[in-house]
Amino acid sequence: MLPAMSIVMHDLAGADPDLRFSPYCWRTRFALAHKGLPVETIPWRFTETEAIAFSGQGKVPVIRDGAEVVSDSWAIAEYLEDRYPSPTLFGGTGGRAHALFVNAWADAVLVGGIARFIVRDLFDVIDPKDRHYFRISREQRFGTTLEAVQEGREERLAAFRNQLMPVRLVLRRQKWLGGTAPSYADFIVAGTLMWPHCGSPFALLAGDDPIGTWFREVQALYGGLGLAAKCV
Ligand SMILES: N[C@@H](CCC(=O)N[C@@H](CS)C(=O)NCC(=O)O)C(=O)O
Repeated sequence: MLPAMSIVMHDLAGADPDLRFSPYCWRTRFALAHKGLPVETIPWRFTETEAIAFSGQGKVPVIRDGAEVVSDSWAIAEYLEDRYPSPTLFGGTGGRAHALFVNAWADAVLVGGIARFIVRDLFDVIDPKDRHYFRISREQRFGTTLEAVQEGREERLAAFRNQLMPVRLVLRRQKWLGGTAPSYADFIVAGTLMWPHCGSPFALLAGDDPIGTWFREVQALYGGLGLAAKCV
């Protein structure tokens, strides 16, 4: 079943409105594409809190599907699965439970880890009107300057790459994190990797990393949605 109108999604953008790099918004973009749901994305900047006030919170992604408003990428994935069951994102209740673990791992380990490699690069690509807010809020979070957070990244790279070993071990045995077909687990991890891929020139994955091969295959899905993404 298709919605009567396109789903509208507020999607984080840089100074360049075509530059979309949010790890959470990409999870939702892949999920919508997997469901075959048409979407109209609206570029959103960190300081445009008024534009998403109707959702009752201050972060993106936010989707509007007719009268329904849903925020938070995980809540959106569950909403889409329940409202538009086929094709499935999770592959049943067990798959949904396991995807929740992947989501928690990506939020706690991947997002936190990646931020330390790219947060100063992101400052350069976000809209100038967002820069003051971004610097103050992130420096408060990290307890130091953006420059200091990112410093020494070359030396920290090997340890970060080791943290991705669970993904490699799974992909050694099966083509997708979802098994024989892509599932929301793939979109969580690939969506998160779209963040450094689009927002920073820094190469986080080694050229011969099998995760890179799988990542390009996820990007190639749905007419090359991820491959077509604008990157810095
Ligand atoms: N748990 C939320 C996190 C969403 C989130 O943190 N979004 C970021 C953009 S990547 C945001 O809107 N940040 C606003 C801010 O920092 O003020 C989800 O999964 O959607």
